[in-house]
Amino acid sequence: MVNGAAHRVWPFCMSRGMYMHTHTEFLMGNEAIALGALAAGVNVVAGYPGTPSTEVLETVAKRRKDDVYVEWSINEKAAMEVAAGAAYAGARAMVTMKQVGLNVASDPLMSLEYIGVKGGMVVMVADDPGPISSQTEQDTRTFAQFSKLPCFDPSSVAEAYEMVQDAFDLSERLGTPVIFRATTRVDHGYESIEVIDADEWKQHPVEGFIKDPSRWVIFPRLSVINHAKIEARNAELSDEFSDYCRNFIVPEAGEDKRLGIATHGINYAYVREILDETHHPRLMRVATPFPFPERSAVEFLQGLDEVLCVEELDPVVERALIAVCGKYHLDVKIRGKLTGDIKPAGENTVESVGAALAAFMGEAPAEEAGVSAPEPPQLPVRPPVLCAGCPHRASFYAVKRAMKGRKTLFCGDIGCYTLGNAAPLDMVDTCLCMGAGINIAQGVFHVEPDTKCFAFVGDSTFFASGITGTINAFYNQADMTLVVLDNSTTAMTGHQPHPGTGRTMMGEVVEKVSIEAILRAIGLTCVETVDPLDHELAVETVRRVADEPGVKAIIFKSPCVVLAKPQARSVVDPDKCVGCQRCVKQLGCPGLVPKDGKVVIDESLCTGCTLCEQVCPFDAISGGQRIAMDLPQAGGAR
Ligand SMILES: Cc1ncc(C[n+]2csc(CCOP(=O)(O)OP(=O)(O)O)c2C)c(N)n1
Ligand code: SF4
Ligand code: SF4
Repeated sequence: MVNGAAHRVWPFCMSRGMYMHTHTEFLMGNEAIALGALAAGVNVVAGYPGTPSTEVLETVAKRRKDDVYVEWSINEKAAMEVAAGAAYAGARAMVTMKQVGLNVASDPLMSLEYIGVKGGMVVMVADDPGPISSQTEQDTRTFAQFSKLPCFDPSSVAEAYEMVQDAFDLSERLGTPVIFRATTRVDHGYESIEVIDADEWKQHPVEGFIKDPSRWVIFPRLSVINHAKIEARNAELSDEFSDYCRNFIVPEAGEDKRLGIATHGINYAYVREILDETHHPRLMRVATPFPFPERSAVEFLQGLDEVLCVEELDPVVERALIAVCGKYHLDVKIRGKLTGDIKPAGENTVESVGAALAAFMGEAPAEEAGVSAPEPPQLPVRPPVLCAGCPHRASFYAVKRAMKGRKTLFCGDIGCYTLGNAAPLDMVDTCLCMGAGINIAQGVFHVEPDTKCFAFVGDSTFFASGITGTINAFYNQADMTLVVLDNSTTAMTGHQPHPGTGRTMMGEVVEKVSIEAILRAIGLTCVETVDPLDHELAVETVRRVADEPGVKAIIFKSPCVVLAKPQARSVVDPDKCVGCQRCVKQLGCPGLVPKDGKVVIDESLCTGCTLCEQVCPFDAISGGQRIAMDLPQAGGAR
C-alpha cells in the first residue's frame, strides 16, 4: 500500500494506546522492549546475557510486577525451553539473547515452530552489525527465513516498544513463536517515548497446560502435517504483512519516478536523515523481513527502473525483491550488496549510506555533495585489556610460569579472560565460541598426545556449555588440564548472577551449585581449588596437577575486582625500584606505569592485588592486600 490508503488497516497498529493513560520516558531501546513486553502482559521472561541484548531482561526484572517471573537461565537453549513451557501453558513468554545465542537455542526453536505455542511467545534476539562485541556478524532475519518464523525488525526505540506488543499479539493469534530482532543501534539507542502507565498494562490470564499428546508430542507424522500448515500460513501472512502499517511505501517526491530505495531497521532512519524531503526516490521500509510483504513489494516496484537495497548484514530485502521481480516478470534492476553498491560486511553509517545513495542517484560523490562529514582525526589505538588487579591475569601468569619450556596448547574461551591473549601474557592460542575450548583441547590432544593441553573456561561459561565438554573429555580418555577461572560472576556481560553465585534474578538467595562437586561427580579425581593471587602456591599447583594422568582440573577462585572493594593499594618504593620493569613486562597490569626509568603505581587503578609485589625481584612493591573468596580447606580439593 502507499501510505496505508489502498488496503485494510492492520489491526495491531490501531488497537493500543488510544484510550490508555501514558507518560513519557527517556529510554534505551532495550528498556523500551522490556516495557513493551510488560505492557503486553508478559508472564515469564528467560534469557542468557549477551551484548547487545542484556538490558531487556534486566529491565523486566527491575520494572516487573510481582506476578511476572524472570530468570537468567544457564544458557539460551535452557531459556528457550523455559519460555516454551510457559507458553505451552498459555502464558505470554519472552526469551532474550544475542545473535550467537540463537545458535545455541536453535535446536528447541526449530522444533518449537512445528509444535507451536498457546500463549504468545516472543524470541528477542539482538544482532550486532560490526560486530562490536560478538564473534560473528550473523543476521537473524536469515534465521527467521530458515526457521520459517515470522520476524519483526524495528527502526527506532519508539517502534521497538510498539512492535514487541504487535509481536505478542501475532504470536498468540497464530500459535507460533515470533522473532523480534533489533540491532545494536536500536537496542542501545535512546529516545523519549510515550509508554503506557503500569496500572494499565495488559493482564494476561494463564489457562494452564492442557494435556493433548496429539498436539504437544513431536513425531515425524505430526511434523509433516504441521510443515504444510506452516507454509500455507506464511503465504497468508505475507499477504497480511503487506497491510501492516509498519511495512510502508513513501511515494517519490519530485520529478524522477524511475528510482526506488528499499530499506529496513536502523538503515531506514539513516536514509530518511540523508534524503531531501522535497526530492527523493520512492521508498519501501520493510519491518517484517519474513514472511516478506510480497504484494506491497510488487506495488513498490511498479514503474521503477532501478532499486537500491540499503541493508546491514545479509542481503535479505535484496534477495526477496529479486525473487519478486522474477515471479512477476518485473523489469527492475535490483542493486545492493550483491551488486557491490552496498558494502558486504560491517555496520552501515549515515556516511556510508549517504555515499551509496549519492552514487545511486547520480549525484556528486558523497564528499562533494556534503553528505559525509570530514574525516575525524584518528583516535589513538587502545586495545582492550584485563582490569588492573583482575584475577584472570594472575591465573594466566601462574600457568605461564609453571609451563615455561614445555610443549603446550592454551585453549581459551569467551569472557573477560579472552583478553589473556594480549601481550605480555599471550596465553590464548584458540578461541571459537562459548564452551568450545574444552573440546578443542581434546581434539588437539588426540592428534598430538605429547602436547600439554589446557582449556581455560570462566565460571559462567562452565555452567553454560563447559560441563558437557568436560564429560566428553573424561569419557573419551583425554589427557588435559581444565582451568576454571571462577570470579563468581558473569563479568564480561555486566556481572549477571549464575548458578555458582547463590542468587537468582527473582532476588532469592539459593544454594550455590559447586563447580568442584560437579567435576568430582563427573569422575575427576584431581580437582584443586586455589587463589591465583597466592602466586607461588598457584604455580606449584599447576606444575603438579598438569602432570597427573587423564582429565584434571584447577579452579582458580578469586572475585572479579569490579565487584570487590579494594582493601589497600600497593606502592613502589623508589629507593628499592631499580627500573628493571619486570613487573610491567611480565604482567601488563595497567596500574603499573613506567616513569623516569622506574615504575610507579597509578593508585586510581590499583586494587592492591599484590601480584606485582610477588613478582618484583627486589621487594620494591608493598602495601597491597588481596581480596580472597572463601576457599575450601587446604588440600581438601583433591
Ligand atoms: C552463545 C553465547 N551466549 C552469550 C554470549 C555472551 N557472553 C560472552 S562471554 C559470556 C560469559 C562470561 O562469563 P564467564 O565465563 O564467567 O567469564 P568472565 O567474563 O566472568 O571472565 C557471555 C554470556 C556469547 N558470546 N555467546
Ligand atoms: S597490586 Fe600491582 S598488579 Fe595488582 S593491581 Fe596494583 S599495580 Fe596492578
Ligand atoms: S571485569 Fe572483572 S573479570 Fe573482567 S577484566 Fe575486569 S576484573 Fe577481570
